Amino acid sequence: MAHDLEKAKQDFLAKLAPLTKEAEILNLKSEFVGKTGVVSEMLKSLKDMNPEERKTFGPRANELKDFINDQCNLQLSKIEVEEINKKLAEDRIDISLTDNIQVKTTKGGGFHPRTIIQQEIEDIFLSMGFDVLDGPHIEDEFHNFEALNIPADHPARDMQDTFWFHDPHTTPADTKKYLLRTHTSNIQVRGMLSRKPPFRFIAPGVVFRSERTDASHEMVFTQLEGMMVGKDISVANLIYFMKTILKEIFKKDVEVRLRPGFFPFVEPGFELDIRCLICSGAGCSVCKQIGWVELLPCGMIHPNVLKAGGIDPNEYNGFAFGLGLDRLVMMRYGIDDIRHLQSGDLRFNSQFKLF
Ligand code: FA5
Repeated sequence: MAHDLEKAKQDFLAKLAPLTKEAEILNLKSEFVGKTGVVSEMLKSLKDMNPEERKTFGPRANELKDFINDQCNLQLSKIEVEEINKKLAEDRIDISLTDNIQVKTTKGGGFHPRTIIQQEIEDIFLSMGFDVLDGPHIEDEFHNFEALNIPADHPARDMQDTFWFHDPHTTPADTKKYLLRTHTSNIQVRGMLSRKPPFRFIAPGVVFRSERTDASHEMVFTQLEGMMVGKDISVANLIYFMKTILKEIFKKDVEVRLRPGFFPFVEPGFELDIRCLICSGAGCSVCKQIGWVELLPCGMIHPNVLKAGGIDPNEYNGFAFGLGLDRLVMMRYGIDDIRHLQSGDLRFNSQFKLF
């Protein structure tokens, strides 16, 4: 009988080895330890054995029955684990794939063209050692005008139609008057007051003017201020930086002209115009038929402005500029109306770099 048990065991193991399916293993289990299985029948024959035989055969037959049960259960749980792993592998979402269903059904976002250009300009200036500063949109009269050499009765205030928070004529004289900043030059003042020369920084930001809108004018638009203060800085340094930035942005030589410009906070002051890239200089609504677009006013910082910023004009000098960012974006992408930039029209926005 011992021989029969060993033979049954070997038989079972040989049959189990190739099985990979749950149903096959359950059948095999039943074939050996089911009600009428090989081992179960052997156990039934115990009753016909003499006590001696029963004593040795009984435990060994039960041992084989447990062994078969354990082996089958082990194989069944292996199959279960394999199936779970297979399912997990099949259901895995590969986020590196661009053509899976999720990407197809989700519209990608993108950067506004102004953001693209602003980031490019920031990178260029950062590589030339400039810091990038920010400043408040709601500003007081001192930082927006007075410290920039534009006192209350100065006619230059009329150049920038201002949104006031209080009527400047009825607010008591000792009260600070607030406004929506008309240019990013307020950050010149804040930048000077918060650092010691030599320094160089740029300050991009939105500005506000109570103006009639047309193809090249908005009431809310963006400027990018720049300032460099140190010893013996000259107009040649100013022109070098302006030319470098335009060359980097347009990736080609663009035609520019420098003409005298008046801004109370610079002396001498210049207007840097760019040949209109919408009409190639022939004349259009963006350049007001003159073929040139006013883009980059600049100049050598006025000594009064340096003084207001806590800097000794006998020791230091410098240049400043205020780039019209929206107009630069228009020239770069050939946009023929500044109002597209703020329209929020997705047909317009989605033409630019998407994620
Ligand atoms: C200024 O605002 C001066 N603060 C710039 C400056 C800084 C000069 C430092 C010297 C030194 P201006 O008002 O010209 O200057 O505006 C600067 C640029 O902003 C213009 O050349 C133009 O490109 C742009 N700009 C002006 N008004 C508008 C407007 N309504 N809509 C769109 N862009 C405008």
